[in-house]
Amino acid sequence: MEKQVRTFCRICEPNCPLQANVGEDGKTIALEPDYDHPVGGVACHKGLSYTDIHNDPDRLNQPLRRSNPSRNKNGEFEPVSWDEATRDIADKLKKIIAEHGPNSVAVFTGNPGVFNSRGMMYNGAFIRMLGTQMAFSANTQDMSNRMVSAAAIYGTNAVMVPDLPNTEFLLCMGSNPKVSKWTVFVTKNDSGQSMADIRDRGGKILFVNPRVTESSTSETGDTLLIKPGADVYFLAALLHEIHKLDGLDNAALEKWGTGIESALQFVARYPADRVSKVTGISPEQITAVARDFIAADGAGIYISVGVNQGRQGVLAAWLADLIVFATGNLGKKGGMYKPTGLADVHRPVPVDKIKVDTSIGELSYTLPGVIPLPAAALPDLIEAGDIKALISLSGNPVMSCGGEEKLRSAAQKLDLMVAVDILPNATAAMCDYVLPATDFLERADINFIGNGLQTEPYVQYTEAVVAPEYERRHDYRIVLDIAKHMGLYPGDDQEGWEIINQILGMSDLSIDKLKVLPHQTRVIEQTPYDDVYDKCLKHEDGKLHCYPPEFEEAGLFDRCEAIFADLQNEPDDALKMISMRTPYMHNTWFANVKKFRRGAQSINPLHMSSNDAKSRNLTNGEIVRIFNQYGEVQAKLRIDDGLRQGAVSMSHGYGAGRASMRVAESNPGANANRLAPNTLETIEPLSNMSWIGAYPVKVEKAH
Ligand SMILES: Nc1nc2c(c(=O)[nH]1)N[C@H]1C(S)=C(S)[C@@H](COP(=O)(O)OP(=O)(O)OC[C@H]3O[C@@H](n4cnc5c(=O)[nH]c(N)nc54)[C@H](O)[C@@H]3O)O[C@H]1N2
Ligand SMILES: Nc1nc2c(c(=O)[nH]1)N[C@H]1C(S)=C(S)[C@@H](COP(=O)(O)OP(=O)(O)OC[C@H]3O[C@@H](n4cnc5c(=O)[nH]c(N)nc54)[C@H](O)[C@@H]3O)O[C@H]1N2
Ligand code: SF4
Ligand SMILES: [Mo]
Repeated sequence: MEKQVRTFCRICEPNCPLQANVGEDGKTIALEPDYDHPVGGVACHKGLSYTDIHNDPDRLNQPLRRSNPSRNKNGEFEPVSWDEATRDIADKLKKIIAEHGPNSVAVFTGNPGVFNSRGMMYNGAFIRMLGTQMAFSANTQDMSNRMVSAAAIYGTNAVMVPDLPNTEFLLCMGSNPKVSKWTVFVTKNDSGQSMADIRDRGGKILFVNPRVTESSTSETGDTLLIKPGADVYFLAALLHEIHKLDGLDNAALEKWGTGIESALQFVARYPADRVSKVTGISPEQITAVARDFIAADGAGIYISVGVNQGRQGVLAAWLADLIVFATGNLGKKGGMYKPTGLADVHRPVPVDKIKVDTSIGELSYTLPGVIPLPAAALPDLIEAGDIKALISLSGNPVMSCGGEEKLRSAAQKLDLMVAVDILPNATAAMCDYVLPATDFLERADINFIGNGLQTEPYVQYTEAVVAPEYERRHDYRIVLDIAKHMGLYPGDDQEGWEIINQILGMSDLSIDKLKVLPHQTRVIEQTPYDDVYDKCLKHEDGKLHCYPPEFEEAGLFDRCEAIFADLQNEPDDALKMISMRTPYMHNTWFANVKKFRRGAQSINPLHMSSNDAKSRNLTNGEIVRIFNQYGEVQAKLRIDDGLRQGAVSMSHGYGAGRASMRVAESNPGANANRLAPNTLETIEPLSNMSWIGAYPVKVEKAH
């Protein structure tokens, strides 16, 4: 063995510590969990199999330029030098901006970009240097509602996390943490043990989900089988019930809050008996949850993508946080809190929306750099001619956003399309230039994504396990070089650490200081939980806004009632498509990992309850047609009685049409996002969230 490197995984939130064993050839890598890490967490099979991605024969190795003109056909590419690619892209961008202004250049940043500390900093800086407001990202398919809601409530975009190790009652809504490993919340991976521990110490975790997932077992907790897209009404009824049961903490409300009366008036519109049909949850069940919540010494509500993607994520996130605060569980042991971060400074965020005039109407965003414009509007903006160039940085918008065909068709009109990726994904296949980035084994990094979200705060540095092979380059360097050629970046941050070192400096740390620590890790002391009020209440009045005026202005409350009426009038046999993650796919980018694409895992079936199948005369294993006004896909039917009636579910990430990824292409499966709503009306106001979960579909036999 040539060397051992203590490093960490950068696929998902836990950032599990790894030990990389590099062979004599300096290239072969074997990964194992780093069991001695001071905080720990045991890497899962995806992290340990990352070498399959690192060594993927389809990896991007050199800059590529398209040689066939039509974006609609499979891309044919020829290798070019970095210098030529960088200059040509920079010149084209300059020309486009000179002719049409900075907003004619759109940048889409994908999820893996945030697991890349220097990449994240400089992707953001690149957008600012371009001067464009046309910033789009995976955030609007993920959790922008939670940030917008936090900003409105606290005055800073502080997403609170559950005190999992101490909680007595946790409502876990729209998440399957055993598979997903949590999100916007960082806790060490223990394969679900921390959830089982809650029950062992006499507490309770209750999942609220249209499906009994892998997370909900006799060791962990039960599932309240909610109807898809109804969480906001469940939460409103829950707060109303808690109020009726005299469960509010009036001292906390008086000391820190403002506007609780209006909030209580709002939830009074949704008493348990009124919401019961729409939510599928009986008034007795809601009362029982209210009682458990009040009785617990430390209770929390964690909401995740299943709720966020269902078109009312802002109000759901607000009600979840409000219930926690109003019952005295914010900043309390076992409740919700804001973990200590590297730079433990929470800045006030502007209340006013930033407006962007476009040919398809006025768009807006609230938190520059965090809340982007709606990705669902991207195809329309390209069609209308507002956007002339699209740059995808570690993203795959063609697959990960609603409406694959709409974006594909609009993209024909672009003057320039560029992707920076490690793999030739479906988006890259449409580009003029495809630029090869380093993977996480090829780059030095810190675990910045966890900052301020970790149950056990720590910061870790890793060197690159191996030097980048072929002509792969760091993401940060790729965008900085383009900016330099455009004359936009006068700086000289060769190593890309400048911004990170500034942040580390706030905790008296630096990359150099981290390098010499055991496991290159510094554990950060958690400050008292109740400092959340001092740290995070950043509105001018210093109060926690229980009834944010911006929600009313954005029409969210009226919209809530209108959607309620629609749901009430739905036919009994209505079906809703909901999200699902499996241990064998990671968003769109594990589609080419051969060993995860075998047997039952080789494609993504449509999961359906046996009652729904029976009433449609469908049988397990047959091919069905799933359709709605937005599109159509075919998939194999899998009977899944974990699902409640009325909900069908399919994993996204499959259906990699026209990518140059051979395993993925040989048996693609179906892209569920072809069915997702993708018109301007379907975007959630304020958060710009796409409606990519809990939307209506129909299912019938494929002919
Ligand atoms: N139907 C449905 N759609 C969904 C979701 C859902 O639940 N259901 N979930 C949504 C969510 S939560 C998310 S976050 C989005 C994700 O959406 P995207 O971010 O658009 O897609 P990903 O598949 O995460 O990754 C994009 C690309 O990043 C590349 N990549 C990986 N590592 C690196 C790197 O180090 N550098 C570079 N340059 N590229 C890299 C991968 O090869 C991949 O091609 O999908 C959303 N879409
Ligand atoms: N293996 C694996 N792990 C991943 C990822 C992956 O693709 N694969 N992606 C990573 C990313 S980017 C993210 S953001 C996280 C996401 O992590 P999670 O938020 O845990 O996402 P999911 O596992 O998709 O779980 C969403 C759950 O919401 C439920 N659901 C759907 N609709 C509704 C609804 O209307 N109401 C309620 N209450 N529940 C609903 C679904 O049944 C599902 O169980 O996972 C991360 N980890
Ligand atoms: S849980 Fe996430 S971070 Fe940990 S090894 Fe698995 S994929 Fe990597
Ligand atoms: Mo995500």
